[in-house]
Amino acid sequence: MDRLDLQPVPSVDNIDKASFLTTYFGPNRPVVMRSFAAPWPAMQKWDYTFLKQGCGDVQVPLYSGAFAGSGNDYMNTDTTMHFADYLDLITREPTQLRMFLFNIFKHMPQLCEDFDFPDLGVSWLKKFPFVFFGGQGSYVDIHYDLDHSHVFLTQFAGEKKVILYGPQWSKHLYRHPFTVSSNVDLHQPDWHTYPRVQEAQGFVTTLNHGDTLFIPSKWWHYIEYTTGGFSMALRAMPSGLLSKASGLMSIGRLKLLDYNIGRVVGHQRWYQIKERMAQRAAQQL
Ligand SMILES: O=C(O)CCC(=O)C(=O)O
Repeated sequence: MDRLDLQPVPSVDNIDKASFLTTYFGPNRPVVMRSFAAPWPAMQKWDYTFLKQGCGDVQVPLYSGAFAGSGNDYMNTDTTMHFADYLDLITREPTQLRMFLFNIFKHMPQLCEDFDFPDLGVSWLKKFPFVFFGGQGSYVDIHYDLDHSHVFLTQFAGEKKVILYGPQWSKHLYRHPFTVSSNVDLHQPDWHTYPRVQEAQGFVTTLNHGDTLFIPSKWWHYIEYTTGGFSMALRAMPSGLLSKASGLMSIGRLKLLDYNIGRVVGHQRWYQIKERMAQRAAQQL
C-alpha cells in the first residue's frame, strides 16, 4: 500500500452549485463535501437500532472481499443472514462480510423521507439509492461502476478508507477487458505480478460520519472498512449523450459479451484469458 502514489482527495466544508459544477463535476475531479448531507434528518436518525427495528427480519445477501484472484466477480454473493444478526455481527467484531448495493428502501420506504437530492445541477437517478454495510477489515476490490454513473457516497456510521484512480489509469490497474474490474488486490498488493500499479497517480481519503465523497463517472474505487460502518450512495447520470450511450453499452457489453463468452469457453478459462490480456496491455504501456 505504501508504494502507491496517492494524494489526498480535496475536501470542502461548504460548496455551492456553480463551484461544484466548474471545479469538480465538469472536469471529473473527486471531492469530499461536508455540507451535502448536513440538512438530512437521516444523519441523526439512521443508526443500527433504528434500522434493525425497521427491517431486522429481512434475509440479506452478503459478500466477502476475496474476489481478486478467485475467478469470481465483485458482484458474487457468498452467504445470507438476517439483517439484525448481520448488524449485531459488525458492531461486535471484525468480519469480511459486507452488504453491497442493498435496496433497503424496498423494505423501509419511509426512509426516503429522511434525505433529498441536493440541487447541484446534476441529473439524479432517483430510483437507485443504495446502502452499503461492512465489518471492520472488510474491503471492496477495485472497480468502477458498470453504468458509468457519478456516485455521491455519504458515510453514516464508522470510518472507511477510499482509494480512487481516474479512468486514464485503467491499463496500469490491469483492467480485465469487457469488465469494470481488475485482478489487483489492493488489500495485499502483489507488486511482482502487478508492478505498474505503482505508476498510477491516485487519491485517498477517509470518510467519517457526515462526509460525502463525489466519485466521478468511470473513476476506479477501492474501499476498506477501517471500522464497521455503513453509507448510502446517490447516483447521477453521466453527462452528455455520448457518455450516457457508453454507460448503456458498458452494461450490454458486460452482461452479454462477457457472460456469454464465459459460458462458451468456461468461466475460469475466460477469466485467465482476460488476465493475460490485461497483463499484455500493461506491458505495452
Ligand atoms: O462503500 C461501499 O461499500 C461500496 C461503494 C461502491 O463501491 C459504490 O458506491 O460503487
